[in-house]
Amino acid sequence: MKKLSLWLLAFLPVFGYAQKNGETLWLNEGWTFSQTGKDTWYEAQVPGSVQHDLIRHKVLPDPFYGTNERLVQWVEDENWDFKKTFTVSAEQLRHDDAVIFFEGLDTQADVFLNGARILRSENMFVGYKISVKNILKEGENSLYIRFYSPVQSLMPARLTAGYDYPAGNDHRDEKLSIYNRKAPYQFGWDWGIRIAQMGIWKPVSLVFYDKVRIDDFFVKQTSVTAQSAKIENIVEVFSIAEKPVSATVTVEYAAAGEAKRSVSKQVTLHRGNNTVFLELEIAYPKRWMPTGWGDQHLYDFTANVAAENRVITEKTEKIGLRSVRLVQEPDKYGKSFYFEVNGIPLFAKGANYIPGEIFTTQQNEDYYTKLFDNIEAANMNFVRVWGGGIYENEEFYRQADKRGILVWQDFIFGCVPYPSDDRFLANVKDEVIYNLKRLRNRASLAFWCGNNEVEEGLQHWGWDKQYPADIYNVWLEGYDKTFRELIPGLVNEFDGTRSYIHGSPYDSNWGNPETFASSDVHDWGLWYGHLPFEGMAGRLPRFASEFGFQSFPEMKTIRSFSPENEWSLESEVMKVHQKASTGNSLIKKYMDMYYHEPRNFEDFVYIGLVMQGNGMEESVEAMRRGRPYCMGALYWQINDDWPVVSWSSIDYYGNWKAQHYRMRDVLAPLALGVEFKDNQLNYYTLSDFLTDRNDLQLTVQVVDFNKGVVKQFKEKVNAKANSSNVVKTFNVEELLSEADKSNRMIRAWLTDSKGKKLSVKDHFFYWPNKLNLPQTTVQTSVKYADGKYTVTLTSKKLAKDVFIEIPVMGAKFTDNFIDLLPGEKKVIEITSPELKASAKTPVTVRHIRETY
Ligand code: NHV
Repeated sequence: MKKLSLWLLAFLPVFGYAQKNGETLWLNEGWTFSQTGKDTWYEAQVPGSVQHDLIRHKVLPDPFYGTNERLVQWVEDENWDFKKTFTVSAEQLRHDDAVIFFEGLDTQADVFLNGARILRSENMFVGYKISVKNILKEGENSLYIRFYSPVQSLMPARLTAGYDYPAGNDHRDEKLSIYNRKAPYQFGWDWGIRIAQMGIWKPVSLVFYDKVRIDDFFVKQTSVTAQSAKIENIVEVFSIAEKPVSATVTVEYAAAGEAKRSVSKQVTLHRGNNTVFLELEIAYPKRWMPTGWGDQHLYDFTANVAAENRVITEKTEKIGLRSVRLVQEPDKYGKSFYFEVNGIPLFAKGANYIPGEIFTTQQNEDYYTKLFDNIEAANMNFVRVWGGGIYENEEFYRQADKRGILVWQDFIFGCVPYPSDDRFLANVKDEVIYNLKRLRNRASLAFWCGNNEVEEGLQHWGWDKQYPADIYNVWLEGYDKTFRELIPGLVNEFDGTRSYIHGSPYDSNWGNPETFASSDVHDWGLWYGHLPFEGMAGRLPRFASEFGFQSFPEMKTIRSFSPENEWSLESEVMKVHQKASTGNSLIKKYMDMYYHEPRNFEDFVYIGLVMQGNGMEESVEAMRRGRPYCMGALYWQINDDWPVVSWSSIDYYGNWKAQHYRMRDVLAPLALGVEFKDNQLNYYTLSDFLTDRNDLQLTVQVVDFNKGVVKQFKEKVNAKANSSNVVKTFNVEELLSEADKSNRMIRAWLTDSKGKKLSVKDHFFYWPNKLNLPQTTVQTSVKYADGKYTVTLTSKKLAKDVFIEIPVMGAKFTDNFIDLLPGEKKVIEITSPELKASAKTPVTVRHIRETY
């Protein structure tokens, strides 16, 4: 298991106002917990979970190792108690009010303070604030939380429903996950370990204050253009004072380095909730731009409340001023689906993100920094927070804001119908409002999506045949109530600036490509539909919000959870780490299509990585070439939440799979693309830049696998701004004969006027099983330094997909899984703080011809 880092204060308190007339007492320390009915109390980490703590205390084994997942399952059937005491002073009690704030409890829980039940929690996605002044006492106070088993507490729901929901990803016979407003993926997924947790998963604090507090500050961007940003500030002020308070509410704002400006309003604050509106306009705003298009300007907006000439309380938000719109307009093909940012159409390049840890609370600032480093390094500008996980932590969006990465935000529902009774929907309503308010100030947040694949399931997964009509019809009605009425109504009311679609995919189904012309698509024709990689180019969607291909993680990750005698596809350990029922057979099927049979398991793992990387590159490139018809490629999925076989491009330990390198190449802001069609090679410039480039040179070489370069062409080309265009076409007969397609490849690259290589594109006419790959040995030499190994590689003949391995988790490579052409020399740097010059940690290489 990954070393469990101590939880850092990465999550700034959402309450987050500087209460000048009070103080905040953090209540994260000093908790203990015990199984209900037992009297063994363990120290608890808060934020955390029972299972995470039991592993820390070695009561449970490392769940990632071997088949240990099974050994941790009993915990979910038990109830668990948490308790702590804390001291409150007489002085603190003299404040007008005290509010305890649970930012997140997972999930079903009763909370008691000094003998009073102050909360019944039913939703892990809602933060609860409770006024407790009249319960607190001077001296020692006592908190006690009973967490109820997320399965047993809801078993009666299932028993009274009389059937199980079609929740295939919920890895227990009794499907209870849908009754919880709790992260679906904790119940298992087709890449996910099941650990249905209980615990205090976000911080707890107690805030003392006098008179008033600011509960929320929304900087609503009603319109933003280059000339003007029109803003409505909405400040929610809660007053505890018996009598009306005469106050001034002020909003100050400034971009970095600018003098502050402000608007103010005199108000009378009444006891309870008060909403204050302040409008302002900024001429020629410094706009926030997506990465690659300009700077990510962030303004500081501070709202404060002053009375009797003194600021009582204030709240600051970092605001990027921009316009983002999902454009869905009829056109000659059907209906468009693209994002327009600051008035400019944007080709969305990115991936789907799943929660990066099964133990969510282990994701600290360092975690998100690394995640977004990897997102940036792969030249992405978009990431989808997928509906089977969680509404992400503050730090996720802070990073996205800072780096100019747009976020597609699902509401957390996925792949199954949900109950829609009044109480369930009231719970959903609280959650939606809470998260809209929590996230709506984020520049990066591009739009809201109701759910992942719920409607797709209702329409296409056969539930209408598996369930009686009365049940199925309630699901259909429930879908409309939840995703076509309730949630969009709330999005409109509490955001009012962003687009919403009721679900993803929106109006299409991968089994029916004729539906692709009008919405986003989850195109699982590749993989589930057994389509070859080449097939994806012939069925482009308007926007691909999912498509993907599995691979095993590399051997060093497999070694972390599996002893050598379990290294086979059907071993017990490997089966626990492959959650997709058809996963292994599909990998094998594709490998049979494209490769010679590998000699052994390790080669199988290696070839699988290369196949995923090269195949996905082909699909993504076709989508990018296909703009403006196709305007987005978000592949499934960037990350893992434990070491597992999956569709990810980076494994759990941070090792880039071949796919992540290939995504980096194909998503470069200015990339070279090539399409092989009708025995022609069409070279494209694929540009996300906002200005034309006319200074480019295209070099194309025909390279014999044994002899090296046999022909070369040079051509001046341009790259038109924010578009994809053919810049050069070759008839393949001019380049090589039919027979030589198995012996020769085409290497092409773009250089700028200074001779700098911008993008390299290798084209092979076949996959490896139809190529005459030569036997060759890759010569390596390594220069060892602390933190950095420099590896020089050469080969006399073509070595395809050369994989450089080092047994250090998460080491960074400047490149990997590369084609080494005859006589070519490649220098690769490997960096990691764990690398020591003196250790001379072995660096090994393998290439495709060595696997058969
Ligand atoms: O299976 C991979 C991923 C999932 O992890 C995740 O839920 O939303 N996947 C596959 C699909 N959607 C998603 C497509 N679903 C189907 C494919 C084939 C038959 C039925 C459903 C993600």
